[in-house]
Amino acid sequence: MKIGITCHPTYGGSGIVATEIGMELAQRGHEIHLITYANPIRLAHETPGVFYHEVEVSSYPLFQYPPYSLALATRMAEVATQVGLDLVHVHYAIPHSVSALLASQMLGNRLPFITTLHGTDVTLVGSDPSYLPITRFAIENSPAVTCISEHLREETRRVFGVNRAIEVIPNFVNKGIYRRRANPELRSLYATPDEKLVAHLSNFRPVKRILDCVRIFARLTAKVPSRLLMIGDGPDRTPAEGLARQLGVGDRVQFVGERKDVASLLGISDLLLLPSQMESFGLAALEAMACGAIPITTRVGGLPEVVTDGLDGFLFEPGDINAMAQAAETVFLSPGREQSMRAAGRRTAVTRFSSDDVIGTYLSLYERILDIY
Ligand code: GMT
Repeated sequence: MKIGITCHPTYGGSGIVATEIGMELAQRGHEIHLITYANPIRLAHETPGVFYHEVEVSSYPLFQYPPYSLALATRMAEVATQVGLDLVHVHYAIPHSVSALLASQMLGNRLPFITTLHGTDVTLVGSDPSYLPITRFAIENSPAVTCISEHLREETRRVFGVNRAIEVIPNFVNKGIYRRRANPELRSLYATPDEKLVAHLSNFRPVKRILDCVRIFARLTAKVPSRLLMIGDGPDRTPAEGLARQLGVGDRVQFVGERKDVASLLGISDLLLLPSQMESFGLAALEAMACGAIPITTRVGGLPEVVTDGLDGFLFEPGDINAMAQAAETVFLSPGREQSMRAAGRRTAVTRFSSDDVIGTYLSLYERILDIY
């Protein structure tokens, strides 16, 4: 198949999932055409079968806000005609599903498209009155809509008041890439062999509560020799750096910025702190589990669909930093428990969220949509 994929190319779960779907499909012999304004962050260099089409947005003195959604719709229609796309799969409703709807109409409704909702496009941005009616319109008029968790499907129905068919297709990991790695050389950059390596991975937005990561870690490292690896970047980085210094753990917390080698970094980590206020899925938790790093996270959104409390990770109420620090300490002081939880996390990732299965589910959805068109 020739598949167009549109996503936000910045550091965020929806863009990562979209890029990973593209790379997985290309490996299975499909031709992938990424249509965005920049190369997505997770795109590996030289991925055969993946082509990139830049969306250029011309500015003009009259425009206070250049109309990206229109430039995107134009580019989608152009690429679809030039290469003969079978369908377009857009990730994150705003503005992508609206652009896809326009592109499809420009082509006489002969370009099927699928909208995958990821979370804040429903719970935060989508529910904003400036965007809600048009997002609802695009969701109602997408030939197929998918959500990455049951929780998000319920939220979509509640926020938009739609009762159309929405398929839940969860996020996934490639079990060959996301796995535990003995990489003493890489690990020695961040921790000594007798220290535990704790990671956090996100875009450091307020919803991720990264200051809680620092507070949890400060309590933990007072009891268990450890280091904190902060992977990503975003608005709360500076406050988190300041807090680490204030709590006297500045020299034990390393901010490594946005990284492409997430699988390698999680593969040497022992635990992941993800104390988010909200996660519709929590891709970072799943990637950590596949790598044998135990997720300590929150009982919100779709996270309970991914993590089973006490078996392959821990779930707490957002803000309960004492309980999260206590759980980390308890598991690190019980090597048997630590090992069994690591193994359980890997098992969950491989048996329930493997790319082998989930990509197959996307492909059968594509085929069903193409049959209707
Ligand atoms: O979490 C973010 O801020 C980024 C956001 C996005 O859309 O890029 O992530 C959402 O999609 C991810 C991939 O499906 C999910 O794993 C995240 O849980 C979800 N984030 C939220 O719901 C806050």
